[in-house]
Amino acid sequence: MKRIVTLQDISCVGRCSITVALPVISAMGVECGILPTAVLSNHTMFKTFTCKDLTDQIDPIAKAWASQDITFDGIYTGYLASGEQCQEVVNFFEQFSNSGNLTLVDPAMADNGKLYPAFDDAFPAEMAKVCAKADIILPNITEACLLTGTEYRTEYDEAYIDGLLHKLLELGCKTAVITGVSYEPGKLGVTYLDRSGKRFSYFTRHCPQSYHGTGDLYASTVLGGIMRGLPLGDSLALAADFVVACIEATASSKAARWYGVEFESQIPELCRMLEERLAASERLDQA
Ligand code: PXL
Repeated sequence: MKRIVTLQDISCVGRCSITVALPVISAMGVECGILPTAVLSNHTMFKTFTCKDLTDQIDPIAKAWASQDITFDGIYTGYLASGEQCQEVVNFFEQFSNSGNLTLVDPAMADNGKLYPAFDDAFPAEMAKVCAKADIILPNITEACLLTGTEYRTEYDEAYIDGLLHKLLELGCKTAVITGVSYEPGKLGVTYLDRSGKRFSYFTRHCPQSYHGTGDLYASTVLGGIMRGLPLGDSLALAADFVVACIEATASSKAARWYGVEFESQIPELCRMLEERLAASERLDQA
């Protein structure tokens, strides 16, 4: 079984970061280690929150792992609590990433044109240094703009997204994915470009509701799919289908705006969709 480690916060309530990554990645048949980077009472979109920063724990934990030759097939980062913490995460990559494993960075810091409340304007430049070390990065459009110093637009065309993808690759990552892309009403999707020029896009139905934590759900599912051996495009598509299923299962719940989507009820569906895609990709390999 593949083993990954995810570096992000524990928001004790509110279905995001580690409370999403652990159950989803485990259900997908991948061992999920955690390195909690902060403990919050709840995520920062609630009216109030507490936050105990654990930046000073990253290095001692990394040293304990290194001294016991603990290794990971994947390293996955999400919400990071401060610019200083970003530097510690870069150091962690330098110790634990190698040509045989995968680093996936979800630069969870902004949405709808705005940085999350806990961050200042200097933060995106620190997150860009984490992205520079990644095999795959998964920003939404707002995050892609902040990482590359591009003006955020709500109306755009394929050339604008293509420009963002190229600028993201210039940060140093190997593959840039942009989530939450829409070129026509009713359709929302994801698109990627890698350094060899390979491209892929996948679109689903655009759910009008917007819920907290769906980006974390998306990134966790993408990582799980890749670790199980699915090609990146299939993993991105599987994750999109799963998030849509979760949103549809939650659509009538007002609480979901803060508490996140009820992904728990969709875990069996995720496992079914994963097995279906694995079988299809094995059939392709054999053909
Ligand atoms: O879902 C991203 C996320 C993770 N962790 C914390 C957050 C957020 C988004 O606001 O506040 C603490």
